[in-house]
Amino acid sequence: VLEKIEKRNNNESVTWPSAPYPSTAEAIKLNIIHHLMSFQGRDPERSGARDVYKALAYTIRDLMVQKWISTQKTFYAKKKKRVYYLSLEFLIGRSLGNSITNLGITQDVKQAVEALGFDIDEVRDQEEDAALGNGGLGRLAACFMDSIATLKIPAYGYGIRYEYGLFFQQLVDGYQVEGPDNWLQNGTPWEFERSLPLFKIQFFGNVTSYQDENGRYRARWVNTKDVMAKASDIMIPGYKNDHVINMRLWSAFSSRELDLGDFSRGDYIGAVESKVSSETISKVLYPPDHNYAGQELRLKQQYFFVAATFQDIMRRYKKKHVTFDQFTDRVAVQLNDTHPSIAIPELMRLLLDIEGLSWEQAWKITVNTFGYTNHTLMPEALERWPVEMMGRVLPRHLQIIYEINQRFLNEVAERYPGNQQKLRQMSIIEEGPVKMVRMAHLAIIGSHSVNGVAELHSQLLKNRIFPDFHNFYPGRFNSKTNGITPRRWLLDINESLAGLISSRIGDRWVTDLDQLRGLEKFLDDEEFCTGWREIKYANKKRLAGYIKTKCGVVVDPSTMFDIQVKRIHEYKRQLLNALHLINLYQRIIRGEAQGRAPRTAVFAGKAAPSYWRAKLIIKLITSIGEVVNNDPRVKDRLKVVFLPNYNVSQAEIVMPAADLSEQISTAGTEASGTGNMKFALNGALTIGTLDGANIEIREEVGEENIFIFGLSAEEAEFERKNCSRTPRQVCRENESINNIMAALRSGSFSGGNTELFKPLVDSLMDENDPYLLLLDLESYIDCQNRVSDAFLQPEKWTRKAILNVARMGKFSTDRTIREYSEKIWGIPVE
Ligand code: IMP
Ligand code: B1N
Repeated sequence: VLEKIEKRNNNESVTWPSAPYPSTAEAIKLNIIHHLMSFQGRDPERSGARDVYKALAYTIRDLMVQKWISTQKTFYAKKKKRVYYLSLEFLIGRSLGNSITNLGITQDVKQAVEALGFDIDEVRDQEEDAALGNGGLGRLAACFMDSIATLKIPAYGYGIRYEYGLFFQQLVDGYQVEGPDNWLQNGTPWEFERSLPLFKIQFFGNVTSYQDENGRYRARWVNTKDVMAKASDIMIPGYKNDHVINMRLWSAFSSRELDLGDFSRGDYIGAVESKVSSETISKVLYPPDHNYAGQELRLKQQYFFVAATFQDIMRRYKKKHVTFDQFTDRVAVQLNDTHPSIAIPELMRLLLDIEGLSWEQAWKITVNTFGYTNHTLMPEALERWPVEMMGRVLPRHLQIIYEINQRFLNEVAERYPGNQQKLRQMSIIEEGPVKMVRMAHLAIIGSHSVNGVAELHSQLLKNRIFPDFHNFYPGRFNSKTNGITPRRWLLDINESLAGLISSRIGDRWVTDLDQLRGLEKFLDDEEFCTGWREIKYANKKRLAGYIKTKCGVVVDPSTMFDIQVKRIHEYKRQLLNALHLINLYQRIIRGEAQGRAPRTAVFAGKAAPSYWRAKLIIKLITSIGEVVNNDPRVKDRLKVVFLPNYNVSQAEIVMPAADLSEQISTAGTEASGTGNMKFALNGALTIGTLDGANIEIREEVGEENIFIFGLSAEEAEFERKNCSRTPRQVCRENESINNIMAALRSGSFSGGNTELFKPLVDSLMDENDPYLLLLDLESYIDCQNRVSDAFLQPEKWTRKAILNVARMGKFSTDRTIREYSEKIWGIPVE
């Protein structure tokens, strides 16, 4: 033992015997009992599903730790280049099922849990969602982690351990009401809280300068107010490959906990207040997506986690390196949108002020280190910080940003002599009554790669949003189409479909999704097709039960399940869907619905708490539901439900049960979408616009297997500029549409109240409606009629559904991550 300790002190590696954690059913059972007793102090005979969930989770974590340690050791041993994926959001959802699947112990766990007298589904259902994200952007980061682990890429996810995740949504009288998501109330079994490393994060203060030993002037950031960052690690296992990676989430706590000064001066309350205010940094996730408000706390969150992450990156790099010559051969950093882009001046600051590199050296390293992923085309989502605020909270960073800008603008001026307008357009600083720092410009200038998340989106970035930058940095812009992980989004959530698929083509599709193409051979296999339909029906029955529980509405699983689940946003056009449902309702009442497919329309999604118009759209949908579901003339021809509190675990019930997937954003507004992929991979057909990844889904599945309608991105842009047809004209020329609007105006869905939905009517009738709802409504309704015809031919419908699944190979995040790794990070994939 002494020899071992000596070796440790000399930093030599010693081989410790690794503790055996066998994963047989018997061993898992014993470990559950062990955890119940030793860590939870429970009598196994009197434990409930909740206790068993926790004990099982700890048992699974034990199994992962071993693999995690050996994974980390191989990173060091092979001196691999590491990737740091920086994201303010990781929408993980539940971890138990996914971990069990990826460890390949599904059957053993089932047996173990049953031997203890529990049902595995009931146990799984005890887990709280980790809702550390708003929607697609955060869920993408979580899918990336799964693929990174599965592809054995030496990477880490870095983010914030929010104490409160995305708010809970309740519906009260049809309105959204928010509640806190206190997901850590009972702790989480998935994290390891680390006492080390512990980093000091600076805020505020001022910058002074001094001469270093070489006589060079260097900046020193002083008089700061400091906050401490503490790490929690969550392990992410790859699929059956013994590889486990790490997601490190930071929490803030007061650096003054031990500072007795305040206490002894008698300012007890003040001391506690300052402690509380430090800790608010990691308290809560900001809920507006696609809308940027510019709160100081948000900037502090961003800098807090970036600064902690970079201290960790530097610590790890310095373990093996003395100079920074090899930094970009060892470190790649991907910025998930501009949210972490303060990392660019932060790395500059560390290299200049702390490490003493020259500007030129530091800048070269910085640009080669960063890749920036843009996720949105919405101008209101682009982050801009008031210069005044940045200068106050992060004075040194503002200086560095000014210097980056100065040098950049010099290059621009050289390239476009005398062109003041170019300088103004491309500057990081936006001039005006309130000077702003444009974070997207900073991210583009400070990265060697800028990517969009679908082909159309990347095109629009180059041609519409950032054309000056695309011209200035040819080759810097590229495209990486999003994906989803097939482990969670098919294998875990649709066990029977996954089983049917594997029974025909084997199970290699789980890590090689292109294998699904093999399903095309079975299009005429009657037993296969019947099995397919039975599985869909069973999944719909399960969702019907869930709807009954959550909304108290009885729906018929043989009707078409027409589903739109996503954040509520005007550009996503839930309102367009609602208008079609009003039209269906009116046709039913008029007796014109013979030969139409009966439908169950399902909505779910959260509106940002301050986005009153989105909240009013929720109220409209629930109000339509009230009227339609209670009108005896309608019967089972139409039901409209809004499921409260959409989250990852609800999506896991919804996706397998859909017939029709609504992807109807105004063309040119949705960067990619990933819900569209989840639905299609579970055998739903898509009704959608030529927007985001829908375009690529159509390319893959073939136009006969998808329902496309509406204006293209180019046409939409043209209409916005030229207004060749006004909403008024549409109403005049189309009686059905006129009737829809009349019903809305007259208060048919608001108990005669003509004021309630007036803001929605007004925006629909506005000639400058940027989302062009009425211009697309006619073609949407026509398209829905085609959908209805198709649904009434079950054999043909099933055929299309199978073809959708068979052709979804491209949309695996395994493919996406392979592209990032090889093309952006410079890491070949085994
Ligand atoms: P970190 O990379 O310092 O955060 O350490 C994470 C894990 O990597 C540790 O718990 C070790 O298992 C492993 N590790 C850290 N440093 C070394 C090293 O120098 N050689 C081999 N493995 C290491
Ligand atoms: O990112 C997803 C895309 O599939 C979606 O099309 C896109 O809308 C989504 C500010 C966002 N873009 N931007 C955000 C989230 C939070 C926030 O505070 C913006 N989310 C997206 C994945 O690429």
